[in-house]
Amino acid sequence: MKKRALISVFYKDGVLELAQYLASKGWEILSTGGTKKHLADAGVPVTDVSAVTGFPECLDGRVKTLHPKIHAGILGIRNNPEHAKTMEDLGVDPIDLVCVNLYPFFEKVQAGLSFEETVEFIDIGGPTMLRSAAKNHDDVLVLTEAADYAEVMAELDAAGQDTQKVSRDLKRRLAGKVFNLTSAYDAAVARFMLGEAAAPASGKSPLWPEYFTVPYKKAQSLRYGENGHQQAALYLNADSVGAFGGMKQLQGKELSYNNMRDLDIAWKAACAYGEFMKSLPEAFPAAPETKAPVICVALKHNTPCGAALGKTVLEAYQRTFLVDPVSIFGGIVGCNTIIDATAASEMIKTFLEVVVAPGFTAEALEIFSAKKNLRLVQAETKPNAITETLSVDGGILVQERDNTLFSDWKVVTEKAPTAEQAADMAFGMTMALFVKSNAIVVVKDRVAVGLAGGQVNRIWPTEQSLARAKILTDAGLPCLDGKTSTGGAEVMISDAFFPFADCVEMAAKYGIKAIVQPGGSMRDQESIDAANRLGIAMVFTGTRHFKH
Ligand code: 93A
Repeated sequence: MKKRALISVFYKDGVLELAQYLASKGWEILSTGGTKKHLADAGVPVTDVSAVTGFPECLDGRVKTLHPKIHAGILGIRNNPEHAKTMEDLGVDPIDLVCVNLYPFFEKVQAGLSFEETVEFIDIGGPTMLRSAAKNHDDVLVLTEAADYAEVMAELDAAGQDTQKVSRDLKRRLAGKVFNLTSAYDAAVARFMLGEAAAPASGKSPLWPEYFTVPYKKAQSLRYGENGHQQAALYLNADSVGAFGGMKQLQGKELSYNNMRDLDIAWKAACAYGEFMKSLPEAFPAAPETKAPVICVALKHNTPCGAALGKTVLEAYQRTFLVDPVSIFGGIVGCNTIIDATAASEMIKTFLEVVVAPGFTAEALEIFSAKKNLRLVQAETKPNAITETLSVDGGILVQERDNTLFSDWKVVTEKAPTAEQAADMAFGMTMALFVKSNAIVVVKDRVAVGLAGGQVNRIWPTEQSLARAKILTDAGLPCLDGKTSTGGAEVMISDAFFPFADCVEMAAKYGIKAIVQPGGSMRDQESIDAANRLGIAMVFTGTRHFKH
């Protein structure tokens, strides 16, 4: 009997060559409306699916191939005599190859269509045929990607068009790809319906996390993982919603696993400040920062090693560099603003692994091109994940992103912070979000002059951060008003409460005048009393920012 192929594709690339090949080898080709026209226009003989089913395409194309004549033709087991007899009795001819690619739901979910318009791009008939063919892959070849057409044609040639003789290895691989695709496709639909993709900016989905979906698709194999002997790959949300799906590498060696982790944090940290300044609590005593709108963050091993605001990219970068000129070597720099020539000239003076920003001027690109290995990444999408995951042995932990900077703003001491100190507090707390606990950040004039964390008690990072800040401020700090200040830093930020008064006492020794912390310790009063005794203003924010 003539072999039959059912071809129904949204993306038509490569399909004409496949159909021409099959037709030339004596296959009958069945097809749906648009695909049939595409093939017939090029002179390939095609049978309309509706001629097989005896049922017209209807309901605006919602029902084209959903028919037992199609699905029995795909699912019938060829060497099962009962199946063969049933098919014969019912007048069902076998279908030996299914080539389908789906309605572009992944693409359309991001295209700003209405909910109802997007729903129309949920393919029903396509996945159904693919799943049928993949289940019966011993008898049916199933194609979902143009990249596989050539291999299938070559194998069919070698097998003399006998699909039974095509290698089991290829058949299983093609079938496995089907379920990989349909599960990612369904997860993307679920994500859309549950509101994550529909409202990425809102930061909150009422249904999360009970219906967490995992629509990951492999985006790229990586050369190695955290270390050279570990294999690794990048998987992205199948619908590519999220900043990482919108990263474009403009220059440099391939991004490594570690680069990607640091890049992710650098971009999140560079974007967080602007985002959080939009939602300061009412009691916050200063206007959101406008005089220094550019933020630079330098990252090393997942941790900020420098961060500062500036009026220009150059100023923000120079002040960031100054925080720790040693650690930034081989580091990653994130910036919230397009990088211009003056900043690029400064950045190439040190060895950086990656620079990530919303864009680069043509002159900046020219300057960076002298550093062939430097990876430049243009981030086209703001971070918008509302969930974070972490792998544990045998599963994942899922949590909502830390999306609240201050739930409260309560002055708990006799002294209140000045507007200037409050502005440093807001900047410092945004950076503390990205520092491993216990995190202590010391700020002066919107420069994180002390950044310390990743310690198992709070007193060590306090000491480190304050000591580091003193070295920097003693040397003189280039301030936003153009002057150089030699005064010490006044503001200290803590990601979690102080269990004892010792950190407050140490801060006083270094001249700290204002402290911001979440509060919530059983011994809060001890810290408040110490602050009052030492003339320090203290604010409780009500929100802890552990980063374990
Ligand atoms: O609307 S559907 O879910 N109902 C169907 O019965 C059906 N059969 C195939 N979509 C259906 N398809 C899809 O149509 C295929 O997955 C493919 O993406 C597309 C090809 O349509 P055309 O050949 O008309 O361009």
